[in-house]
Amino acid sequence: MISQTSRVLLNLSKNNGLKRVASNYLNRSVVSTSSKTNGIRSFSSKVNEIKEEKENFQYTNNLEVQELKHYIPCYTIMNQEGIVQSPEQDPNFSKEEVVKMYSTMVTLSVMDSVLYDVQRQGRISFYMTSFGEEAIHVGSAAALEMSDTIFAQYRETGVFMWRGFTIADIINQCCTNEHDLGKGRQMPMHFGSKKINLQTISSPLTTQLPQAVGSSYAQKLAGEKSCTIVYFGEGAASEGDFHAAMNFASALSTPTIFFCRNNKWAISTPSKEQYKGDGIAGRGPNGYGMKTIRVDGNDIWAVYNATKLARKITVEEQRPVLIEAMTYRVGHHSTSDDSSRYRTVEEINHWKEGKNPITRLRNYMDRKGWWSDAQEKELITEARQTVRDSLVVAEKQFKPSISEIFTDVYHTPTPNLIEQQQELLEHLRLYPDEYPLNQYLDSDKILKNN
Ligand SMILES: Cc1ncc(C[n+]2csc(CCOP(=O)(O)OP(=O)(O)O)c2C)c(N)n1
Ligand SMILES: [Mg+2]
Repeated sequence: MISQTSRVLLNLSKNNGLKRVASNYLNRSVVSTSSKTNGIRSFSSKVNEIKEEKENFQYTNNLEVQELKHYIPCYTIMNQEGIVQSPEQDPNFSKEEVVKMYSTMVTLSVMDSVLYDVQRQGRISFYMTSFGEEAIHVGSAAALEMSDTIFAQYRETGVFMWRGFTIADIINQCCTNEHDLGKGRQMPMHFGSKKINLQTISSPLTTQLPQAVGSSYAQKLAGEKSCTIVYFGEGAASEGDFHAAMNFASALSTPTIFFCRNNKWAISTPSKEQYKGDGIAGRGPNGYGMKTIRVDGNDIWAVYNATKLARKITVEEQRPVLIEAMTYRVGHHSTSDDSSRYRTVEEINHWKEGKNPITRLRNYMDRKGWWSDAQEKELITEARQTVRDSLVVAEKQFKPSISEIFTDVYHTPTPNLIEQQQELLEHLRLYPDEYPLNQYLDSDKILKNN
């Protein structure tokens, strides 16, 4: 309740000084009244100590409308010929390490080609390729620690591979068989794994951003020396959740790396129709007071250096960092999309041939004499074979047990869940021939016992 005295005082005061006194009095009335009612906090003794905070900006007599003047530059160090233009910035990985990075990128690309076709044959229901974004995946993943938590969107398969998620893990999930860690409850490409510290991907865009801020806030409160990285597309950055997450992270000073893959397309919407201003990076420094880096997403060393620095800042200074990696989605959005309907082959080839991140790293390795055509051929053949073999094995596995449909949400199943489970079992007992029950683990046993 606001007292009548303070209301009158506020209305009567004509000058600003008096208004401030009245408003302080008013606030005191509100606060002290509420402190009396809830009995938890008392602010009344602080009222007279309120000081005006110093502003960060200056006052000016010039009536000037502000416009965007400076675009954030894009950090790059290796050109398409594989030459590191400022050698002191080369992270100087050993031959073995570079070969491992390159092999992961090539394997990802080979797997994408095979599984895209496999979906076309109807053997899996859905797939999403990462063509053109391989340097972002491996460069950023290599700069992180395993204790860092990952929240992803869906086009980050190489990040998971780098952390030890195998081709078999990927295919088991796409086939939704009994070895799928998500127990067949998610559509393909929605991975999750405790082992690699990857929170399960969810379909609604941008939900992962506020969740990642919560995760990193928990890390901060626990005093951990690790961070949370959250990947998202420039299209996802148009959702309200992006802004809520950025503001929370900034205000709470959380150790979060916001990693935007700006691949120029959100399905059929080009980025130029998605936002105005200086892209996603432009929102960081002025919008949210957040340290920000724009990086060439097709240059693996630039991505590595940027992520490494972002990790150092976020862990040591306990504050968030925004990275915008500039790249291009070379493939269709997903197997449900046909990008030839909305963009030209010339545009795709400009990136696929002129700025290919895999070729760029291959050129780097060639300069050092670390790779040959024969090794390339062997790598591709081996990767293709592993994908095909894993698929053949995965397809033969059982689907997860039908009893799993009702588990993992509540520790003790609620009465309505138990009722629904009984209804399902009765239905299946009545119409067993209408369903491919023999494909599901332990169906016979479950139908007999319950
Ligand atoms: C809240 C919500 N709106 C719309 C969609 C449909 N949708 C799925 S992916 C996508 C495009 C996202 O583009 P971007 O974030 O740039 O990621 P990219 O696919 O380019 O990697 C859209 C609109 C969705 N999944 N969730
Ligand atoms: Mg995009």
